[in-house]
Amino acid sequence: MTAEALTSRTVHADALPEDWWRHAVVYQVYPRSFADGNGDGEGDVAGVRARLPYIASLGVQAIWFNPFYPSPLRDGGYDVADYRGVHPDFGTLADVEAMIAEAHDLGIKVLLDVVPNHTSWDHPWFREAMATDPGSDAWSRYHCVRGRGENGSEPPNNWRSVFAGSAWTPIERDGSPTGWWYLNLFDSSQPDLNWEHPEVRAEFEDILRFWFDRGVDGFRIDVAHGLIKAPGYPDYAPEDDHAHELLDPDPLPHWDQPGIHEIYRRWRSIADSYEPKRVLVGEVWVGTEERLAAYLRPDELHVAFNFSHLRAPWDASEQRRIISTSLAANDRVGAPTTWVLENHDTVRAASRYAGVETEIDSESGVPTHLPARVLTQQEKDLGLARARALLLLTLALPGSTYVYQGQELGLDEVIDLPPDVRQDPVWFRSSGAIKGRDGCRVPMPWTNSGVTLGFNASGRSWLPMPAQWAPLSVESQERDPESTLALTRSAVHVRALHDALVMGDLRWRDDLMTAHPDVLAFERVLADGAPVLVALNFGTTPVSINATDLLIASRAVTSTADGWALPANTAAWWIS
Ligand code: ISL
Repeated sequence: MTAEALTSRTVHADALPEDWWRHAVVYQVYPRSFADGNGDGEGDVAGVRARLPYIASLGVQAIWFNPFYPSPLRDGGYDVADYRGVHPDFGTLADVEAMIAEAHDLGIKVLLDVVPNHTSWDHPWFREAMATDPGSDAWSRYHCVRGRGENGSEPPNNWRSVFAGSAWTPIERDGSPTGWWYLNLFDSSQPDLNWEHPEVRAEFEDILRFWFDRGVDGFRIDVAHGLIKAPGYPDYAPEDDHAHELLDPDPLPHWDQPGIHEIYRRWRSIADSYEPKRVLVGEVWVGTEERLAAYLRPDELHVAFNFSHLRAPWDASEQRRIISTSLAANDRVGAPTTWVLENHDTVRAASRYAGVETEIDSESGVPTHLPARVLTQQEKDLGLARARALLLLTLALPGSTYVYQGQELGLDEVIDLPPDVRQDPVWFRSSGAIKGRDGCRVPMPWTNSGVTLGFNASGRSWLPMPAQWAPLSVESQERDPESTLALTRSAVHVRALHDALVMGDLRWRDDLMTAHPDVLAFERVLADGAPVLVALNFGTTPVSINATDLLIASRAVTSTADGWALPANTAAWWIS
């Protein structure tokens, strides 16, 4: 299907059902890397506005925008200096307002990113604190704590930053240590806010309203599980020294503390006070599906990303276990599950599932999910086949699905970015031991020629673009009916045409999975209408599937005397 053929719908976003978020396909835009309207090498709001018809052509119901606020960009904008503005490199507030209106006219809801766990060190509150003595009122909006040891020369406790190293930064006055430290669970340029302070709570409630009043339909909440810290800042137990890791199964003193839930109850009441009601999407990293579900009780967040599934291995039984546990846990609180294979923090699926050993974080000894070397073409082909199959799987699961820009093109991770262009604070804080996330943030290839492949006309881009991406560009893929772009568009549209795929229950096909242990198979079933059969072959040899009409397949499947041959690393949907 071409872009033009698919942009003809004219339903205004306000006409979507109130619970659109339960089943939505949401497209994630990383503004810095999407499209560059003014040629300065940074993507911008003008670039997004020009490409809104492309996004509409994918058939998605909403866009989530990563932060575009004023920021020194030490962490790609997750270090916010002004929550109510727009970074001049990205545009103006008027540009964003126009973009929201244009998206709505195309029937697309708009979600922004709110970053409540920390500000930038350029935020006026932090600057005010730095101009006063530690322990002052201004410091009480952050976590400013006396150090241990003689003269407070040691950090207050053993907490580690998610981005490597201690989670504490010494506070200096006139170039001398004060013996006080501030907490930064991420980069030193991202001081953690103290959510026990009433001004912090009031400020964020006001920020939500500021954007809701401008038509924003909801927020993705950054590090939503991190806002409350255990009183007294207790050390981790020694065995939890890997505790900066996300998805830790143990409760930790700086993640997932009980006091967090009252914050979201309050936010939910604000979101519910608007017409149409606004939506809250949590970035919640907790170790079990049950703990995740606690954030999704009816008076808290609407949805939260399922990171257990994002981290799932290429293995049919593990995939089944995670999908089942997630659906069951969310069902208990009446919440849908939200599937995500890629985002701006995660190694591209086409590289993650290429079957290549991964780098090990030298500090924690944990795999980073980043392939330890550049992939061969054969490995890339395998990774892409698997990424396409998993995309079909997630689009067929009950709930909503997020698609990260470039995922619809099957982009791979750029593993070999030169050290001097890397920007991720993880790279700097680990002294280059961990490459970090720049490789999944390389700008979008739009055309198959030019240094920046249509990202802009100037040929400058904040991260260099691989010339070998030309065949993956939108222009190339628009011409190829077998392309990943064509597959994504068709899958999203076929899903929308089959109520069973949107609203049906999931019924595992135990018969098929017993016969073929490497196959994941289920039906989506409604009270009336034919069920849709979904199968993904995680194995190495083709399997025979008995079904009638093929709806879509992640690559060619062949019909046989008794049904269909589903090749390895392939998924398909059928009317069963
Ligand atoms: O990417 C990670 C580590 O390298 C993740 O652990 C990531 O830090 C975690 O998902 C939290 O992410 C969010 O908050 C961070 C920001 O850097 C990420 O881009 C954002 O998605 C701090 O604001």
